[in-house]
Amino acid sequence: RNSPIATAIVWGVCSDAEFPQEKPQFPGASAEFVERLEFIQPNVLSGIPVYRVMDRQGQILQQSEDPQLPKELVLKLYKTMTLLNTMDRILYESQRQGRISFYMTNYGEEGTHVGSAAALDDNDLVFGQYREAGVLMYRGYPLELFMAQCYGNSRDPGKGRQMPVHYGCSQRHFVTISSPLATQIPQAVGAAYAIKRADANRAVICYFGEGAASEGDAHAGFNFAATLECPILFFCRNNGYAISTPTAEQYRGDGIAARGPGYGLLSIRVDGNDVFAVYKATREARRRAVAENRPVLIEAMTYRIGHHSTSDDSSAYRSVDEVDYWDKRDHPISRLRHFLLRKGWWDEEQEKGWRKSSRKMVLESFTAAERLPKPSPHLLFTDVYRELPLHLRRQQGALLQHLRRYRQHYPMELFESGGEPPMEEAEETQVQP
Ligand SMILES: Cc1ncc(C[n+]2csc(CCOP(=O)(O)OP(=O)(O)O)c2C)c(N)n1
Ligand SMILES: [Mg+2]
Repeated sequence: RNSPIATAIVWGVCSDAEFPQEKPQFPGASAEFVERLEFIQPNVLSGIPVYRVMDRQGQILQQSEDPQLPKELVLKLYKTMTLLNTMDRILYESQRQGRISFYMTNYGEEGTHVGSAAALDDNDLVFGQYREAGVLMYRGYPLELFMAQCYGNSRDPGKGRQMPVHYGCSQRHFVTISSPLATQIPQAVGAAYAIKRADANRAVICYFGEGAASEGDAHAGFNFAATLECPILFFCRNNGYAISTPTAEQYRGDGIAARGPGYGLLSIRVDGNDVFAVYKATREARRRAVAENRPVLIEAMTYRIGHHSTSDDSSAYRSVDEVDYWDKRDHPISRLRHFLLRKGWWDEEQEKGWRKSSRKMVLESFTAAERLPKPSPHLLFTDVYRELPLHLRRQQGALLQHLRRYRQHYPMELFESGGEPPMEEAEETQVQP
């Protein structure tokens, strides 16, 4: 008599007394009934404010919001932001000169990288998109390895198998970049779920652009993180463009932060060009993510000053004046410099000295990277399987034979050991194709 079928047969016979408060009983939402036909306006969540700590002149607006970071730490933020900017200039130029195949600059977004990186614990796990080199730099990744990756030389931990800017470093808990957009989002959530199960007192941070937030993977990631209550920070860099598509053509809601409540995520929008605002928001988000096992969405508003990549010419879709505004008047580096100058922690002399010495450091590592040989082509096949399967051993052998037979057509002298496999492996590759 109590089965659903029995209930269905007697529909309509319940008395009002059984539902005294007239509350909806649907399991999918907790809400009230209304008797007026009304659609929810999409702008219900419109104009989410932008949290900031400093104004554009580097002045702290509310003393209570000052993170009061020690001088050494603020100088580290500044030096990382400026070093990143210098590295970008040199590597961008080197691509223009045909010395590396590709590059993506971080111009204008330095505050989002460094402010968030400084707010994390050293062993928090980072999933990046591709425009977050400053996070890795803040964690102490040496210039030499940035260069080695971009040059794909014998010191590149990825052994020259990836395009430039696809950095990765397990010791620094920075998962290797892969450029299919948003694939890192569900992966990061899975990692955060594992961390939660291990009760590891760690957080995951997952960076992505506002463009990537339109991918289905972003939805899957947000929803899994919310329902599984994972300690993850979704850090969206809203830099105004997804290559040539401006935000006005990407979405009709109020940016990415407005989506947070829809997934049940704690959400905030910050001024990404204010390194202290980014620091404060990320620090508090990290604390809550770990203490309460809850995902947090941070939308950092910024601007991509550079072209999307060296394959792009942004003058085709935006004005020089627009770029100039951000470059000259609303830049995260000059804002922090204003702060430092006001504090008396930095002066023109130090600025000049640092510009010179940091440029020298970058140029030295760049020259050294260029001199090193390329990894052996033999390595193209390794590191996926513990034991190389037969079909790959055959291909490896065929490549080796080909290179030996036609070596006059290839710049073999540029490769490690002239392109030959290491001695102990030479025999293994003698499988007949
Ligand atoms: C799945 C997928 N689709 C398309 C691309 C090509 N693509 C590379 S970057 C990019 C724009 C991404 O914009 P956004 O997420 O805002 O990051 P930003 O470059 O602005 O930092 C596109 C469409 C890709 N890499 N992967
Ligand atoms: Mg973007």
